[in-house]
Amino acid sequence: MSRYSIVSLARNALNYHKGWEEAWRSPEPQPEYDVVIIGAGGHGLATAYYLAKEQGVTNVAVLEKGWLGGGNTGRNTTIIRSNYLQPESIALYELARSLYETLSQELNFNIMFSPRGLLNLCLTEHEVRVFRRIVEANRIAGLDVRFLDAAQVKQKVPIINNSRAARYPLLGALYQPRGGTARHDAVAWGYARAADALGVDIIQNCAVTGIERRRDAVSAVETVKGKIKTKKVAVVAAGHTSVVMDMAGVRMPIESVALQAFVSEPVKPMLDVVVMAGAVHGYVSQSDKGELVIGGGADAYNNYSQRGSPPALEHTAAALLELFPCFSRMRMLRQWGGIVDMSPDRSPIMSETDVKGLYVNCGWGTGGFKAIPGSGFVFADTIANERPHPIAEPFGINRFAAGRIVDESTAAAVAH
Ligand code: FAD
Ligand code: PYC
Repeated sequence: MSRYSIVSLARNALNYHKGWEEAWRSPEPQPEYDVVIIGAGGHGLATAYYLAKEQGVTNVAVLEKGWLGGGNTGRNTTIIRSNYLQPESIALYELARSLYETLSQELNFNIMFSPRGLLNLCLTEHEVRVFRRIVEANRIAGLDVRFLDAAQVKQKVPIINNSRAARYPLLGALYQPRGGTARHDAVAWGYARAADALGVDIIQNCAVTGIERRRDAVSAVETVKGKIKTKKVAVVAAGHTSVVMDMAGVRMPIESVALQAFVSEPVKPMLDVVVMAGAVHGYVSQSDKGELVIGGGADAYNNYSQRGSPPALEHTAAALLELFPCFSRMRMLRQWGGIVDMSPDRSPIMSETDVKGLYVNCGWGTGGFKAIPGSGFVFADTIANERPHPIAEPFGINRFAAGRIVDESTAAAVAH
């Protein structure tokens, strides 16, 4: 940190941050906007940014019932990868992953992208077959994704238990060298600041309570800060999607459940790749601060809880202890949950709807952080041009009725 930054920090601390430049404005809502986005998570904010930057649509409001980034975007475990199975998904997630590579420069905000490499462990013969198939699908699409045997995995992760006597012996792993992590809050803050600078109004503490329709088209949204007229509404509300879409009379094929995570006390560097182990429901990476960031499978029942629960902690810790016996005396610091939006095929919905001017972006379930830049880019294009972007097209809401599902229940890689 430079001397100037230290002096500036001290001055701001001593005068209670008076005069500290705001990263974004806190505007009151205007009576009307060209586009209203409901939800200031990563996907809503990225959509607003690309609407303004790429599509020239700047008369946009993002309405957030709490604080921006306070939903799943600020609660996830920040894993980024594009190693999905279906070609449609690979195109979408790889667009997002490649945009992450230069997102700090794009937004002029350090999002701490760390392509440290990612392993999806194979602990059963079935997983070996599935992940070999995914490796081939990824390689056909031109991705750098490889299959490693158990010895190669042990070389990358010296602390892993590769005993043949383990309940689930290590058999190998899918490896994506440019997978990794990024700072989740920074992604939200970076998009928010950049969208604000382009003229987008981000209005926090502004819950949407109703969506007004005139015949078959949207005409306004009702909020706790009053009515706002608009001809285009984009619902980007993750676990609250069904509730918000119900305001417009649209039923969604979405189930809401909590996904939980927790972090340990900080320790010296011991793990420099992301490790996921679907068979036992656990995954782990080490943050720059030294904390182990740990998560498991989604709750087994529908709920809207953002808290952690002891059984989830116990189940996940037990799973990971077999793989990493050296974690056994580690103390855990925090646990929390986020409300994720599960679609039937575990793929997202980025779509127009039967209501003119009503768009929806949801269904990211346990895995939407990695998709934020790509989703925002193609969804903004879809809204501005009133037809699906080619990458968004397979993820339309009508795919369920048409039987064109994009099944990613395995490559979603987190147990549901
Ligand atoms: P959110 O960030 O939840 O934003 C939606 C916003 O809508 C919220 O801020 C909410 O307050 C707002 N809202 C809702 N209703 C209203 C209303 N009526 N009016 C106004 N605003 C409203 N994904 C990965 O890719 N990698 C991971 O490692 C990963 N780990 C995860 C770990 C956990 C514990 C959790 C919970 C999720 C994880 N995910 C991960 C999934 C990822 O976090 C989500 O898919 C992603 O953040 C969704 O972003 P979003 O913008 O759609 O939703
Ligand atoms: O989608 O890769 C993922 C993920 C990891 C942890 C939670 N989701």
